[in-house]
Amino acid sequence: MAVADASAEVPAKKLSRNEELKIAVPTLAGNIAATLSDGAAACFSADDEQFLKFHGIYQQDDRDKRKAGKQYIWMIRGRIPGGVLSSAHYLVYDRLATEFGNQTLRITSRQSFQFHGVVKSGLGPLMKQLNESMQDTVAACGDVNRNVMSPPAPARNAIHSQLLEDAKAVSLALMPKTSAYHSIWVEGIQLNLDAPENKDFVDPLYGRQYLPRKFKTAFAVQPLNDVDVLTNCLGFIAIEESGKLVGYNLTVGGGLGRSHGNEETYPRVADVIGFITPLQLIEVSRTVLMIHRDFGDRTNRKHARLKYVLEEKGAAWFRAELETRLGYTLGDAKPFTFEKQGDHFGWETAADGLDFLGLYVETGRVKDAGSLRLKSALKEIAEKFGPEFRLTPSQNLILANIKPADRVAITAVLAAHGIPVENQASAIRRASMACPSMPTCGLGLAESERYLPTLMTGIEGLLADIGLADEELIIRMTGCPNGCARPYMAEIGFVGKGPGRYQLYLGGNEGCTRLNRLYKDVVKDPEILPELRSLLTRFSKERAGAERFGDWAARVLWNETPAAAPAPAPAAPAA
Ligand code: SRM
Ligand code: SF4
Repeated sequence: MAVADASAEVPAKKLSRNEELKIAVPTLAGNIAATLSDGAAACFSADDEQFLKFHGIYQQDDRDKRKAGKQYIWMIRGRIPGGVLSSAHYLVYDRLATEFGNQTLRITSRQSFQFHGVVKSGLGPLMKQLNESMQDTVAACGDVNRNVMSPPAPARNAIHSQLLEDAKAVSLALMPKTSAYHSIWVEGIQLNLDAPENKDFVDPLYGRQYLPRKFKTAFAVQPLNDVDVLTNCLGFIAIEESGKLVGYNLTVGGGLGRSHGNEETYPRVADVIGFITPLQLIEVSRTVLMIHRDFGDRTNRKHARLKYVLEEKGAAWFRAELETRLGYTLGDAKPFTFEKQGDHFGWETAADGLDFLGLYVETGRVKDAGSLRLKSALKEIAEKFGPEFRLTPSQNLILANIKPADRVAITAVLAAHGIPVENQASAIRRASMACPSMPTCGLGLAESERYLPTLMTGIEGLLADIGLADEELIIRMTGCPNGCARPYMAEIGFVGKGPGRYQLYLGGNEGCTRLNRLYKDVVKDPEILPELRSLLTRFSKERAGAERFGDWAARVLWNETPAAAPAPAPAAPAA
């Protein structure tokens, strides 16, 4: 059966600048190595900035210091499928952040670590040493498949372990194959762009132009949607029968990024396309990615995500296209439910009898600040006890594989550094997330990571006043509409519009299966608490039983019936 011809449907519009760059330098090497070794060059060219992203690196400048002229710094993001690291690898991250970064590590909303504030002379050594430790940053950014997410909690049973292995396998199968990364960061050599093997390089999966835009993948085990699976381009929901993984429901076309004032951009929850067996996983992942490669919009980067292909062509079309390419029919999706998101905090015992500890990390920032010295505590714990480090999609941390006999000593190390293991934070703080925004993110319009903790103190006071002190609310904040802390799935989402000004979104649900909706287009800092006071007071009076705030908002403000799981796509018409 013939595969649909994407080119026949794409109008002959001008390709975006990034497409021209990829065509011109398909190895993605640019002039990076030459600029890196040129001590006189303060920064990389605008073109190389784009290539650097494919290597997991962003050129930034410290926005707090702009008045004194641009001071270039670099952000580096790891590729850590499922967010799992050994203590030895954690110690490498810790040391490199201390030697070359701003002394902090940032747990990301996709289970990775970011270094911030790396200066140019530190970029080469950091990247070389990270790679020599067998960690890498390949494809952590750029128009490729990004860090693959998988449930962070240690194995409840064999299914969780299998998911992590599958996440790693998909991450590997979707990696670009260019030799530029190794050549620049490990060997320190600038590729000869005119050599035929470089000039004519074509990636076996991505082709010469890679994807039209980023591509994101996650695995989930119901009923816990701790990876926000439906916000991913490609998602796998584990289906188990009698304690065994029989396969995955395949979800496609989720994504959150939007732009202010551009109605053609919007967040979208993925469609449930069908059911696949574990043996079909890699082929299906590669094929979904290739459909994005072939049908995504290469003329407009704001419209280039896979979600727009799904929205415009429909889930039934997608399923038919996928089945045609695969040469077989997908199973029909199995029923599934997501009841909760978020992390577990405190000590618990895993299925294998080993202990694990969930630690709340405020806005994901691992640092030493005053009497709270999380970074030093984690270093000491890694050196003395060697636990596994598991980064969560809610920007928290789990220390795993701990001998029960070490529990007390680890608790004592944390206590000595000001970190409690019980009552770590209020219910709303534990469920909150903020993106980095100022001062590193070049796209930030308002504060986020530096502001949310203060706002949470205000909201805690407010909830206590109203008699809702223990109420859990999922609150997420971002400094711009790109949605990096997934604010559009929150019960209360703040999205930066300008300095001190936020859009207010209400009505996400606990299982993160429902998008919230815009409630107010502009709320200024001083107006946020009064606005929330009036909403929460009304909620406390009108809620039905133990109804959550998000469900109340959807029911009362949006007149929506409680969210069901997204409906599966219909089977493809017979060929
Ligand atoms: Fe993001 C761009 C930070 C998860 C949607 N994101 C950025 C950049 C690189 C800014 C830039 O392009 O110059 C931010 C770097 C800030 C800094 O100083 O560190 C940035 N994104 C982050 C992180 C660190 C936020 C966090 O709080 O942890 C997350 C890194 C994840 C990782 O490890 O790979 C992060 N970004 C997300 C998510 C959430 C997710 O993937 O689950 C989203 C929404 C989901 C989605 O992709 O639709 C997200 N980031 C964006 C977008 C909007 C893309 C779009 O479709 O329009 C941008 C802007 C862009 O790509 O042009 C962006
Ligand atoms: Fe930057 Fe916007 Fe992402 Fe926040 S949401 S990190 S401000 S791109």
